[in-house]
Amino acid sequence: MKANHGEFDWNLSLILATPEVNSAGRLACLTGSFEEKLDKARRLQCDGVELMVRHPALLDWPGIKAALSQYRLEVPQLVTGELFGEDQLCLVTSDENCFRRALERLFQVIDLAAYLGTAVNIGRVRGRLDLLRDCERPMAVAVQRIRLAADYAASLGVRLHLEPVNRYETDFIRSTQEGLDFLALLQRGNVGLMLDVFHMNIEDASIEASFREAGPQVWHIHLADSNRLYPGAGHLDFRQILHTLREIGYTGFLSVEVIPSPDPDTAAACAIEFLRHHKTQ
Ligand code: LER
Ligand code: MN
Repeated sequence: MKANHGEFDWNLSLILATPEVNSAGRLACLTGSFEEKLDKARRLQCDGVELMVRHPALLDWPGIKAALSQYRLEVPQLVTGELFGEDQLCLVTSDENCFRRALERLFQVIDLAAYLGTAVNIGRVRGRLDLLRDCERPMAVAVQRIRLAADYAASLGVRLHLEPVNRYETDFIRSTQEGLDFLALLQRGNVGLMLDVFHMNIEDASIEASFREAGPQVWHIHLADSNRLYPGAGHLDFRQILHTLREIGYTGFLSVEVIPSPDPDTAAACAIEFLRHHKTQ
């Protein structure tokens, strides 16, 4: 566990959008050019930034790597939700063209992750079972398609973080328990769970019991409050959440994924301030 700023046990990161993402307003923090955002993250004493990407071929890979090193920021994972959000690309669908393009784009994200030495989030980009028409075994199709991404990632030494996402955004792998069941079907050692307390608050009977149940299969965390605003702006019990994360021995990053309100800079500053000074025992 890294001894970082103050008494806080975990590394903190914020989600920043890379320049080719148009809809960054949805869940990314901080304003300005990419470098200005990194500078702001550093000034907030973040340990890392999670990069929200859409189309890696449009990005300056060496420039990004150099800027991350200049500002001494790690990257806990690349977020892929906007492949679906902006370009409607997803793996589980009957639309063959969409599936092929999604896989090709995801492979590019995995290439970028290998280049930066990080992991890739699989959230909404996985698609939906109800997009499979006349399919007798939709879950088998989902397993087979996510294995294609997992095996390509494994060939490059990249881990995938499978994210349960609430029922209003997808129709499979919604709760932590469904995530664990899916990992058991998938049988791929380079795929683990990433748990987002916003989704857990909607789907899981108990956030703390889910963390305990998932234990070492929790590879990454997204934090937001009950209303998806910055931690402290809603009614989740972060004292209990952080206590449980310590109890299960989670030592990875805590990444802030929030609606950037009242504005992207204030949301980031309030989140980091709240978490950094939160006593867990
Ligand atoms: C979407 O709701 C989300 O939580 C992202 O991390 C992944 O798409
Ligand atoms: Mn999330």
